[in-house]
Amino acid sequence: MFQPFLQHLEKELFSRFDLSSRPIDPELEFQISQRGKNPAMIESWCYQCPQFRKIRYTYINAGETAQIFNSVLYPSYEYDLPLLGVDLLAFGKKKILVVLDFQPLFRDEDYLEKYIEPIAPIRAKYNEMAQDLEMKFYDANQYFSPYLLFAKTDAETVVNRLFPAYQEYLQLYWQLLEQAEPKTDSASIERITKAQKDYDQYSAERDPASGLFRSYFGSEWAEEFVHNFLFEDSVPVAVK
Ligand code: BLA
Repeated sequence: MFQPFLQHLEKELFSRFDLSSRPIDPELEFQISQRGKNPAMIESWCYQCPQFRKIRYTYINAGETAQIFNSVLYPSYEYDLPLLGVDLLAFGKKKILVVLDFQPLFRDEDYLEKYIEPIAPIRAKYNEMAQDLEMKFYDANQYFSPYLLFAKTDAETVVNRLFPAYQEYLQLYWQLLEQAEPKTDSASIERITKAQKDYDQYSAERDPASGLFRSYFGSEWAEEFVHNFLFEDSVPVAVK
């Protein structure tokens, strides 16, 4: 269902950036679970290049039961650019949830004007996927932009509307990166570093995927995957 999204991202990345692989623990890189109704496969990829310190994406394929494509692009610490966040989930044909955003590191006016306002014209074209749904796990005012695409939708919309929207969001993201001036002063770099680390901690604590990972692959694997791969700058909290 979301394979074309993965392929498009890969094609873009490989044609635009000088990528090198960031090795993933083989236990975390690929797993198959036989616990569910259908076998569930999870596979992940991770790269870096001068502009991005971490590019990761994960595909979960459990046939009809679940198809998930999840990705985060972390710019290098010299760039205050938002993170690119993608979370596309299909549980059967009926329950499809899609999220796509430039995840802001800061919320001051200049920042939003520079990195978030440019999304407005694209987002306006795809209003049907900007549904203003209530967030149950995350806080919409932290690390989400006002122009995120966030929708409960159907397979036809994924193909005909979400895919072109995704291509346009990516295009704009590359453009903002090209225009961005890498910071050179240590105060800025430290501020960006902290914001990205805080994002990992926040995400690891809120991520509604943990339960899904536990049910397919066990709690130990789930813990490792979240803290050592997805959000590796997070530390587990003792009591949830
Ligand atoms: C929701 N994301 C979800 C849900 C799951 C995942 C299971 C709950 C769906 C439901 O309502 O039943 C799954 N999250 C994953 C998976 C990974 C993950 C499989 O991190 C990792 C492989 N989530 C992100 C990113 C964004 C994001 C990068 O990981 C940003 C675009 C958004 N996911 C996001 C949002 C929701 C969600 C906004 C709805 C949560 C809410 O209601 O608060």
